[in-house]
Amino acid sequence: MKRLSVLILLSAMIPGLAGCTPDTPHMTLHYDAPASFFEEALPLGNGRLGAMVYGGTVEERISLNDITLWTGEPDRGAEHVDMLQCPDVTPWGEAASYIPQIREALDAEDYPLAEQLQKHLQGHFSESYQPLGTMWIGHPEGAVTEYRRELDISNATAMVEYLMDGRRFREEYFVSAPESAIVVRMLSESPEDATLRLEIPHPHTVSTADGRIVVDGYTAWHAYPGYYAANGEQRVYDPQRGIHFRTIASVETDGKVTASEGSLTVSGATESVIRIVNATSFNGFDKDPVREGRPYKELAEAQAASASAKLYHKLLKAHIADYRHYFDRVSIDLGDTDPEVKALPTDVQLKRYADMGEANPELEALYFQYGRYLLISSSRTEGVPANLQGLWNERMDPPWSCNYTVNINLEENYWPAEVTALPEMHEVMLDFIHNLSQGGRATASNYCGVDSGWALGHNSDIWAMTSPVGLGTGDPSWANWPLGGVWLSTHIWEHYLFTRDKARLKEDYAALKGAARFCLGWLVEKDGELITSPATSPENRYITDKGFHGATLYGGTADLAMIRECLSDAAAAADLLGDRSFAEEAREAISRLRPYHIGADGHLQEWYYDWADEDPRHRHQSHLFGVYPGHSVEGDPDLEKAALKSLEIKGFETTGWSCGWRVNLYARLGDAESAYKMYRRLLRYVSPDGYTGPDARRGGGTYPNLLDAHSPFQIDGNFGGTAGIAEMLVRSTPISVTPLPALPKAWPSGSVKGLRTRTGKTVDLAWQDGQITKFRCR
Ligand code: FUC
Repeated sequence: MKRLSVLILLSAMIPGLAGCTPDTPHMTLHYDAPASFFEEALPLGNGRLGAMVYGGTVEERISLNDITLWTGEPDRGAEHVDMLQCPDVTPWGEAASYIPQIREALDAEDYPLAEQLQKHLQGHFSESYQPLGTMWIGHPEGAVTEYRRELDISNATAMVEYLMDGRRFREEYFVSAPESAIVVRMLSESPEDATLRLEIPHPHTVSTADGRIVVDGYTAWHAYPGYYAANGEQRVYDPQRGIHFRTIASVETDGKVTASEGSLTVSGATESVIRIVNATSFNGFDKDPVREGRPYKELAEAQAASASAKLYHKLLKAHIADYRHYFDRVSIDLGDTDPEVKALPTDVQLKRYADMGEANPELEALYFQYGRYLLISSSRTEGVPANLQGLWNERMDPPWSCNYTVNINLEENYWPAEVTALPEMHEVMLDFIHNLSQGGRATASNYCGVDSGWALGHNSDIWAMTSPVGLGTGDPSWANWPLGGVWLSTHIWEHYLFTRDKARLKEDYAALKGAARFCLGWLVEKDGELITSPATSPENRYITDKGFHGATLYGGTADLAMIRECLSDAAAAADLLGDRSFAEEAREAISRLRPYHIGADGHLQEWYYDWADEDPRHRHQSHLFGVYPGHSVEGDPDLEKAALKSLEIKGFETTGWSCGWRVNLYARLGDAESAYKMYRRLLRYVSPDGYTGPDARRGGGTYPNLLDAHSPFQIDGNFGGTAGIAEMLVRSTPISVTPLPALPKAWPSGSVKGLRTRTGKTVDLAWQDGQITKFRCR
C-alpha cells in the first residue's frame, strides 16, 4: 500500500461517508468520548456479522458477533427430554395425558391444582446465543483532544477521530453485506504503531502469519439459561459437537506487519485496513453442525480472499449502495431541533430530553430511523431472525439466553418491518416460522394433545425449538403458553397485505394453516362458547374471588384474541388460495369464540371472570392484542374505550419493550398525546448497566447509544418505538389508509415518505399546523 500524504488522507475521509440525498438528511449519533460500556458502544452489522465499536484511543475494543453462533444442536424433541435426565420433567409421550386432569380441575374451579398440574406440560429450555469475541487494537498513549465518535445511520458507517499529542488519528468502520466482512480503516497523520489481537471466549486454537490472525473454535453443544441452576456445568463442551467456526482477521498496511503469539503488530503506518471475516458450521436448524455442517473453514478463507482482493473504497462504496437500497426507502421530518442542542453529543441530548422535557424532534426522528437501521443490520440471514439483542451480544450467559422470546419480544422486533418498507428483513422471520412449524407438530401432539397443526411455547432458538420451557419447575405464568406459533403466524398474513406477494403467501400458507389447525384442536366448548383450557395470560397473575394468586385459568382474553386473529388470517388466506372448506371451518370457529368482556372498572377484561390482577401495572398487556398488533378491537367504540381504560390503569411506568408496545396501542386507539407521552417515556435516559455512580439511572428507557433498556439491553423496544411512530402517522386496513390518525401537538409540521400500508400501497405525506398538505398513495 502506498504511503498517503496528509492532504490525500484528509480528503479521503469525507467523500465515501457523505453523499446523502436531500430526502435523507445525514443522521448521526455522535459522542465526545470513547465508550466505557456496551451501552455506549456503536452497533454495526450486515444482518449476520455484528460489531460494537467502543472507539478507544489507547485500546480500541470491537466486540464481534455472528448471528449463527449459538450453543446447541438440532432440537431432538423426545430424545432431548430423555437426555436431560431431569427428574421433574414428565417423560415424552405422557405430558398430554395430564390435560384432561387440568381441564377437570379447572371445571371444578380448583385453580391451585390446575396450576400444579401445568408443570407436567413443560419441556427443556432454549439454547443460548453466543458472542464471537473481541478485536483489541492497541495504539500509542498520549494526551487526547478533539475527540469525536460517530455512527452515521444514513450510510451504516462509524468513525472515530481525535488528536493524540497533537497528531491526528481517524478510524472508520463498517460491516459489509456484499463482502460478508467487518472492515476497519486506521488513518494517522504520521507513521504510527498498532497491535491487533483477537480475544475468543470459546475453546479455540489461534495462528498468526502473513498479516493474518486465524482462529478455529467451537461452542458448547448444550447450555442451560443463566437463570436455571443446572446440576452440573452451565455449558457443556465437546470438540466433536456444537457449532464450529473460523475467524480470520487480516491487515493490509503501508507500514510493516510482524506476527507474534496470537497478535499482529503494525509499525510505521499511516493507513491500515483490517478485514475480519467469520464463518460457522451452522447449516440450518435441522442439520448437525459437525456431521452435516457447512465447510466453514473454506467459506471463511473464500470470504477473506474476496474481501482482501478489493480496495477499501470499493468495499465502502458497495457497502453504502447495498445498505441505502433499503434505508433510503423511508424518510421522515418531524421538525427542527435547535442547532445548539443538535450539536451536543447524543447522550447529552437524550438526558436533556428526559430531564428538561426539551423539544427535540430530530432526536425523535433519529430514534425512528435507528430502529430501521438496526433491523437492516441484524436481519438478513435466512431463517435466523433478530434475537433479543438483535445480533449484538458480549455475554456467554446472556440475559434470557438472548434467545427468541415469543410471548411478545420476537414479534415486536418485526413490527416496523412492513410499515417502514423492510419486507425482506421480515422474510427472514417468515422462514423461521416455517422451521418452527416442522418441530412444532410434535410439540402440539406431546404437550397439548393436538394431533393436527403445530404449536410453539414462549421461547425458541436457532434450532427452531418449540417445546414449552420450564423443565417441570417453571412458573406457569411464563412457562405454560402454547400460543407462540399462533401469534407468530399472523405475521404471514400481514406480510401478504403489505406486499400483495401471493407467491410468497402460497409458500407460507401451510405454516399459517397449521397454526390455525392447532387452534381448532386446542379450543374446547364451555356454555356454548369456544375457549382455551388451560390458558394463561403471558406473565400476568390473577387473584380469584377466594384470594388465590395464580396464572392458570380457562378462557383468557389474550388466547382468544390471538386465536381470533390467526383464524381470520388463515380464513382470508384460504379464500385467496381457493381452500374454501378450510375458510369455512375457520370462520365457523370464529363465530363461536367467546367474545370480549368489559369489567366492572370499565376495562377490557383479561381473565374469564372479572378478577383482580396481582400486579395491575404489569408490563405485559396481551389481552390488548386485539388492539395492536391485532385488529379485532378496531371500530368498536366500547371495546376501544375499555382498552384505553386498561392502559390508564397500567400507567406510564414500564420496561422498554412495554413502552414500545404502548406507543402502538395508544396510536391505534387514536390517543395521540398519550402515544407521544409514551414515546418520550421510551426515550428516557438510562445509564449503562455497569455504571455505578451515584447519579446512575435505572429502569426501562434508552441507553446512551440509543439501544433500548428493558433493562438490561433488549432490542425490541427500539423496534416497537419505530413501529409506534409509523402507527401515529399512518393507519391502514386492507381497504383503507388514514393519514395522521394520532398526530401529537409536538409535531405541528412535518413529512414522511415511503411508509407502506395494508392496501399494498406506499404513502407520502406532509402536514403543516396539524393540517395535511400532501397525501399521496402510490
Ligand atoms: C419476557 C418478558 C421479560 C423479558 C423476557 C425476555 O419474559 O416478560 O420482560 O422481556 O421476556
